[in-house]
Parts: sequence; structure tokens; C-alpha cells
Amino acid sequence: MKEAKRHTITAALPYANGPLHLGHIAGCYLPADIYSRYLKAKGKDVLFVCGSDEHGAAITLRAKKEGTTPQAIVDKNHAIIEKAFNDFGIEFDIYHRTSSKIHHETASEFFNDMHDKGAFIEQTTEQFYDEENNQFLADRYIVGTCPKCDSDGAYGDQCEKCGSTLSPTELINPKSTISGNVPVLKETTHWFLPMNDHEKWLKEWIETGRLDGVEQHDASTWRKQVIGQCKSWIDNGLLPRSITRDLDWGIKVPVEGGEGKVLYVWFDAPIGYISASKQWALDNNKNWEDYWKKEDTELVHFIGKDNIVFHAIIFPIILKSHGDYILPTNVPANEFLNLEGDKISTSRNWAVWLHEYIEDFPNKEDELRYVLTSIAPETKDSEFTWKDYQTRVNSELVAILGNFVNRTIVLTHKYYDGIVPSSHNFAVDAMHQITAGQLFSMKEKIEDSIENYNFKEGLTETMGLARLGNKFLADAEPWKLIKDESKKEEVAAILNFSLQVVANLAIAVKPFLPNTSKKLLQQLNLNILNWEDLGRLDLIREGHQINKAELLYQKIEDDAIEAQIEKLKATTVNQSNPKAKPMKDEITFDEFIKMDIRISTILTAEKHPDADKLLKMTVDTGIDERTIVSGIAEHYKPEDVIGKQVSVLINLAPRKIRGIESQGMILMAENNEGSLAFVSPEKVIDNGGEVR
Ligand code: B3M
Ligand code: ZN
Repeated sequence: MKEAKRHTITAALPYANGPLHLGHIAGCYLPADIYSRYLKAKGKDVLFVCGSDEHGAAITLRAKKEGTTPQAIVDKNHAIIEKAFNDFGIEFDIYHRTSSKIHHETASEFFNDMHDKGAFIEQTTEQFYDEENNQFLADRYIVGTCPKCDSDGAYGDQCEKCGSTLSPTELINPKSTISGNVPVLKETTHWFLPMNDHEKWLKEWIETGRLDGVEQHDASTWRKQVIGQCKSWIDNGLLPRSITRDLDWGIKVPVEGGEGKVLYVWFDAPIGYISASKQWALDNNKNWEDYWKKEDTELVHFIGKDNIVFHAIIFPIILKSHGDYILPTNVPANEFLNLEGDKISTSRNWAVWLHEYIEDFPNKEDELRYVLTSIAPETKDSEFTWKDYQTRVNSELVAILGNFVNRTIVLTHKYYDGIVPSSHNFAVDAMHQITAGQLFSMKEKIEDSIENYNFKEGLTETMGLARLGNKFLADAEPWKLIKDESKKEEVAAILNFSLQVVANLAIAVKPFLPNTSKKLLQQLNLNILNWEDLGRLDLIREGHQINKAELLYQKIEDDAIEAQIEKLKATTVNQSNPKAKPMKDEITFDEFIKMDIRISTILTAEKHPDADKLLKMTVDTGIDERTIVSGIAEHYKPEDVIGKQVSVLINLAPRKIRGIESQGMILMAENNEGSLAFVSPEKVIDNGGEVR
């Protein structure tokens, strides 16, 4: 691969419908920031863009819930998000927003260009329509039962329980979230991206990094999960995807027939990277096209794994069908970060919010950067716990990096009034030689790690340098040697060497821990050190006056950690069982009494002939005898259930389960750990007794 002339780095545009939490930061903003800071430290031409994603049904739904306008929602959240990024030190070259004029113009123009080229197809399809509110229902405005896992509350585009991607018409018992009514199907025309036409080149591009045999990027540097997800999409066959919606919030469809319709949020949002670049170019007197259209530009999208298909399949199709644009060199997607043993959930408030962390832990941005990079979910989901945060800060940052630097600076003041002593050519001890050798190889290792998007590994290498220094100083024990007049030169050489390691650290930690890097330079009384000088042992000269020691980090005390754990638990404080799932959407009494639940007795039970998990039972409902198939065979043996009185939902439409028709559903209660129990009457009730 030839070396890139410039780098365009993007981080997923956060939805402006709520604040940022640590999962977002670990997912894409921190790795993107490390990568950008690294390249900038190397003197590269870098454009790092991001902004708020302000369209889409997520925003309009939130506005409805809060009884306000979409604009008010995005204005409020954009400000909160931008401030949190700033305070935390994610150093974008521009943080833009998709409600801006320049973005609306850019996205419209993009659509028009593609439209003129014939890159879309128009299709009339039937979509759900809410007759009470006279509007078509976008995916998120329809809920129903998931056809894959049978759980309620699945959205028209996705079931959050089982993660399946859905289309609205697949939902069982679909319901409009606006009126609660059953929606009707009505014809509407939309523009579709014929993704199926792009399968061939996409497959080659994803699998080999080539287009028509010509190498575009090194496919071996792409993460396995990213390639895996894309391949499975492609292998399942791509379908035309609608890129317009019947909504009134968003970018108006700029062509004839587009009245009352807007661009699908996932069409306009990635174009937000381009409009942000345009705004940046205007503000800085640059040419944005260099960063998006020149072959010698490296384009890298940092995202979380739920955005892979949009950045590695759909957006590349959009860019390529437009024709003028380069394709991404890499899409380093992270997996998810869990929190204290559970998935992060904004609706349950099971999250550590970035702006709250900044408030609760002032001037501790690097501590969080350190921990989140150490546990980065690069290849698999990982977990943040407050105890682990405390341990990593106290026993790594404080005890190793902080301790080494502090000892070095303090001893230099104590023995030499803060004036760098002579190295005496480091000839005193073999240990110097070995340590110097390790120091030298460090640069390449850190560079390799970062350039291959292995930030966790890069940080480990960097921390290795602090470990090396700390061990060197502890083993050399200059505080003992200083008492011996004949060891004067040796002590000087030890401290000179330690100071060189501190100076190297100031360079190496810069992408990861920018504030620490600044503090190190300040204590060394240096203005700047160049990345290329990493590994040298003459970064700081003999006779140079350094500044007074200042602690880099403070120990995190138990009470601070306990307070955070309490705070997290307080979100579920009125809940005796913190693991209990949140309440579902409210229903009316009429909806409730539609369910006909009867006390019934199980008469017979046997294992389903073709499915290990299923029991086939007959029950006496008081009205009739019927067959019910239920997934309880891993919890109950047939002989254990015969004769039991249970609650049965008898007016559930019959369903075939593995070839046997099930005529109702036995109600089961589920424990935290997933064990099951029947919902049985507390005394014997006549079969057919109603449960209300
Ligand atoms: N706002 C989705 C998300 O936050 C979306 C990313 C857009 S990137 C162009 O997960
Ligand atoms: Zn599901």
C-alpha cells in the first residue's frame, strides 16, 4: 500500500436524542480520537469530523414523548453532547450538525446527482398508515410481536430483544404507537437504492480489498467481525432499500413526487461527514474535495458494531453510485461495552453518562481514557465496572506511571536542584543498555499497534515503557548509591536516563493520554517533543533546568467508587429486583380484557417427538380439552406436570409449533436466572375459572 497523503477520519454521528454514555465513548469516539491525535503527532494532514445526527424517527418520537418539538429536542441535546465532547477532550476538527443549512443542501444535491444518474429505482409498495392521524407510519412508529422470538414491543425495523432486523409487515399484531390503533396498509411511492445491483463489486471489495482486481485497501487489516457481518449480508442477498420516508422531519425529497416525504435518516447522516468537511473547509480556507475525492486520501470510519452495514455496505454503495468519491480504507467497528454485569440501557438509565463523569471526577479525563482503552471492546464485548476503574487507576496509573515520573523529578531536584545531570554516556551499567534497547524497539511496536487499530495493544506497549522506567529506577536504587561518594557518576547516569524515559513517555502517551503528555512536558520544562524522536536517549540535555514535581494522578478512594455504584443502583432503587425488566407500554382495560385466561388442569404430557425443548400437553380448560405445545421441557419432566392446575391463555390464535398445532399458551413466570414456574392458583379452582 502506498502511503496516504491525507487522512479523513469520521466518528459516528450521535443521535441528538439523549446524552453520551461510556459505551459511546469506548465504542468509537475514543479510538477515533487516539488515531487522529497519533497521526497529527506524526505531522500528518488529518481531518477528524463528527456532528449530531438530528433527523429520523428517534427524534420525533422523543419530541412526542416529551411534549415538545423535534427542533427543541435536537437543540438541547446537540449542546449537551458538544459540551461533553469538548470537556472530555475529544478533539474533532469540527463538530457539526445535520439540521444545518449546508447539510440540507449537501444531502439534497447528493440525492439529486444520484437521481439524475439513475442510481435509484422508484417503487410503489403498501405501507402501514394510521387512519386516525392521517399519516404513514415509519418503522419506529409501529410495534408488535416479534415473528422471530415472540416477544412484544418489537419495532417495525428491529426487535431489541433478539436483535433481528425486521420489516413492519412481518410484525404480529402491529399497532401504531401514535394512536394505538391497528394500522391499515396503503400504497405509497418511494425511492430505493437497488443494493442488489451492487453485490458483485461489494463482495470483491469486502473480501479482497480490490475493485476490478485493483487493490484499494489491505483487506487483512479489516476486523474479522466487520468482514463477517458484511459477508453474511451479501451472502443472504441484498435487497433494494428504501431511502425515503413518509415523515415531516428531515430533508425534503428534492424531486417531483417527493412532497410530504423526507430522506431516510441513514441516507442523510453519513453525508453529514461530507457536509461537516465542507463547513470545516470554509472555516479554514481548505479544499474539502481533497479529503473526499482524492485517491491518496485515507478515509476511516470509526463506529460501533450496530452501524457496520451502514458504513461498510450502504454508504460505500452511495459513494460509488455517485461516482466522484473514494471508498473507506477501513471501518474499524468496536463491539459493545457492558456495565456492571449488564447491558447498558438508556431507557433503564443503566449507564454512566459522560457529562456526569466529568462533573463527578474533575480533571480525570485521562484516567477514563486509560481505563476505557485498556478494556476497549475491540474484538469482543467487554465490561466496565467501577471497581476495575479504581484498580486500574490506582495500581497502574498512580503506582507505575505516576510513581516513576514523580520519583524521577523529585530526585533530580533533591540531588541536582532540578538541573539535568550528565549521562556519563550511560556506560555505567549493563541495565542501561538493555533498557535502552527495549526503549528503542518501542516506537515501532506502538506505531504498528495504532496503525492496525489495536489501540488497547498500543496502550499496553506505552505502559510498558513506564513499567520499564519504574523497574529500572527501583532496581538501580539511586537513593542508596547517593550515600557512596564513589557512585556519584552512576547516580547521575541513572537519573539522566530516567529523565530521558520520562521525555519519551511524554511523546508516547500523547495520543492516549493528552493531558498527561502536557503535564510531563510542563514538568520537564520542554515546549514540544516530536513523535519521530521517540526512542532517543538525548531528548533532554545535561544542564537543562526542569520544573517542580506535580502529582500526575491521585488515588481513587473507595468512597468515590461506592458513591458511583450507589448512584447507578439508585436508578433502580424503588425496584426490589434490579434485574426486573422495565414496564411495557401502557394498555387500556379494553385491551386487557380481550385476553381470555382460564385455570386449566394438565391431563397428559409427553416430549415433542422432534424438539428437545418442547412438551406436548393436553389440558382441560373447563370448556374443552386441547393440545398445547410449550417450551418447558428443559425445566419439567412430563410426569412432573400432569395433574397441575395452571393458567392458560385460551383465545390466542392457534400456531403450529414444530408440526403440532398449539391451541393456547400456558402462562409461565420467569426467574432472574431464567428458571421457570407455573402461574397456578393458590387453592383449587374449577377448571375454566377466569383469571382477571
Ligand atoms: N446516529 C446511529 C447511532 O448513533 C447513528 C449513527 C450515524 S453515523 C452516520 O448508533
Ligand atoms: Zn425478537
